[in-house]
Amino acid sequence: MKRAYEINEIVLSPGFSRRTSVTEICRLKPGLRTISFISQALLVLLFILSMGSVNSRVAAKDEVKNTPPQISSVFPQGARCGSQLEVTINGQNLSRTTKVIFSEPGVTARLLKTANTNVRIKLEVAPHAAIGPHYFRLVTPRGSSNLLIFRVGDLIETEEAEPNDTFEKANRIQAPVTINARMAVDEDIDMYSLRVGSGERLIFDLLAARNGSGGDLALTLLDATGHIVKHSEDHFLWDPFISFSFKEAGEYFLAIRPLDGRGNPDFAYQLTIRPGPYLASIFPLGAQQGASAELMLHGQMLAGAKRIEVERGPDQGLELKALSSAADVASIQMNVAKDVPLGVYHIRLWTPAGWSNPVKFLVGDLPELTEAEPNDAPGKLQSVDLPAVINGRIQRKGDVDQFAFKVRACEQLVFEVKAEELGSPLDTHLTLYNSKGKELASNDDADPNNRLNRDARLQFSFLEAGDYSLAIRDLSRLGGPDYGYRLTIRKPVPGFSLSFDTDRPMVERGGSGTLKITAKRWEGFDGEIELEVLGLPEMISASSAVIKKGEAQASIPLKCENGTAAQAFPIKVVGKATLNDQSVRQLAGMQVRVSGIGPGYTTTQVDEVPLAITEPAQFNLEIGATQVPLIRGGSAEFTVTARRREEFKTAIALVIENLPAGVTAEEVKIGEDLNHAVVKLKASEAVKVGRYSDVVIVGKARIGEREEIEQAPRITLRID
Ligand SMILES: [Ca+2]
Ligand SMILES: [Ca+2]
Ligand SMILES: [Ca+2]
Ligand SMILES: [Ca+2]
Repeated sequence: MKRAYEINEIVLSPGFSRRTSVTEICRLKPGLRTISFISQALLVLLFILSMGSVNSRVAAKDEVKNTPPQISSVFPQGARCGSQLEVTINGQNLSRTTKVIFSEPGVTARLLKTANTNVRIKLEVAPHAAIGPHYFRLVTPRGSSNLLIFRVGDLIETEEAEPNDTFEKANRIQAPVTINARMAVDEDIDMYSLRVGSGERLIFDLLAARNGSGGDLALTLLDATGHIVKHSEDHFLWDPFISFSFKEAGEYFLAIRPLDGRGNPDFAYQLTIRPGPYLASIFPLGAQQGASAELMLHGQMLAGAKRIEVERGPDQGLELKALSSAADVASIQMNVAKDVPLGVYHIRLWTPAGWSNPVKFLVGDLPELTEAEPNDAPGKLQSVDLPAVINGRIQRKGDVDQFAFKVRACEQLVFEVKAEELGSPLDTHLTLYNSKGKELASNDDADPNNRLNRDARLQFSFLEAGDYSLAIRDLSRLGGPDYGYRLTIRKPVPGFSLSFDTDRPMVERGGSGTLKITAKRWEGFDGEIELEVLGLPEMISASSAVIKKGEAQASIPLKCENGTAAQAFPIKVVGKATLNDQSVRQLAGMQVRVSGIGPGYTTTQVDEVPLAITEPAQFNLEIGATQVPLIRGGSAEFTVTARRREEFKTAIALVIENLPAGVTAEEVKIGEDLNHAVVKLKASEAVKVGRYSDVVIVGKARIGEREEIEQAPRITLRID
């Protein structure tokens, strides 16, 4: 599948004087991003429409819903290992946050202060915390939140100092460094200046979407006179990346801005600037258990490679040694033990300039071979014995790799590619031919709905014995040294995988809930799958559940005792089935989208989810408007409606969070057993014109010792 974002990197023509404002520079991008701009506009529209529909829906009188917390950003987005810091998490419905859960060890959190739209926490990052993303969520009595990323780094980290929107106000920085910053307001531009020596080479890696931020940002490198040296956007789908060798010593500037000019306090980013090393690819992308292989690492600034390490997971069994290294290539020797667990490993390399980013490497159990070029032309096809894993590369534009093999009558084969899943830029496409060159089948994407994985897969039943061939290429005929793939050709192996329908399951205190599990069956398995929940606390009981023969789903009924406190427990679900007379166990998993608001996102695979015990909400709030226009010196009114539980009569005090300076609201209460109140906002003459998108109305009601807090959908204030 072609991505909507096809534009990789735009180099602008030089010729801007230092007086040219960066806003102008970034706007001068002819023909740029038409598609993504429209899709963003659509997203915004859909967002507004969906908010409207929530508000206009007429709810049954008793339909009071639990709204779980939603987190939209953390700032700063990361820290160096061994540090302690305070961070702010923004979101909705965060009042009464009881806990911050990190999925991996290494980062511990302590709650400092909670409001409805933000939570302040103190983090402690262990000196040996794994470098890379650490996923976390919040828990409140209304459930657990979505996942976000806190990234542990190995460089010194700093924070931007606003205002930094002009050349004169640029924040002075020194590489290597990781800068934490935000595109907090519309038209925000963040500028940094740094001195470089002649011949120095630096990597500028901007992490926004890959950090789960919704921001879609552009990065421009300029020289001291304001000429654009390099411009990047959408290198890693949404995130920019620049690698540059400076011929001339001097002062240079970096300018960062959102592509559509729209800022948001949630659009946080990290900009890492370092003199390498940077890994672009590894080849081959995997090896068989028990094999020894020489691997080539491609990238930048790899000279002086000393240590190679397997990140996280057990590295016993993967023995790695650096053999040689030059500027853009390093070779390593890998010995894979026979009993090393199958699956994906992350490999990083160390040079005196620091650690590289990790690349993925897969350990498999089938015999492996490497493609031998030329294998494009008729008569030059590479013959392979089956089953096989072929490690190949689409090493230049237009390269097609073709493999010939023999098939028995009535044989079934699976042709499966792993490329993008392992970090390759390749968008694989497979075509199957008979001996006369007639096309029998083709596939572009195994899962056309997965935007982040465009790997191809084919399964075919051969009626006639004979010679056949398979061609693999890039869908858009692109290629290069980093375009590696692993193509597996094998017999079907019946199997299944299980998935959760949510990574935020809940059960009401004293009530019931369900865990819905979906099975994906393949290659001939249609047997029964028995489900079991692991890690359940005493107060929650689960009934047994079975995904019946041939069926795809089952729900596990849960029951929670009364009188227990609202909290969350990490659980797993295991499915047991019999395959070829052997008992097989599979954990349920889920590909979780990690994102605040906005178009950018990343994903992560989880097999453990927090099961939350929730407390029922007593009321919900709704507002008659999603957009509230206000003119300076003027006022605006809107109605807030409460939906109450039958027995809930208490008065609800309305509090407004995040009003811009100069805008005030009168104290309002929805009276005892009443359902409406009118909120009136007043703007002074001095209020700053603009769009304020995070204003929220919070209702508070005291019931004995407990304070009930509920939030209305947030509104956008437009001040003219
Ligand atoms: Ca900023
Ligand atoms: Ca700024
Ligand atoms: Ca090739
Ligand atoms: Ca594809």
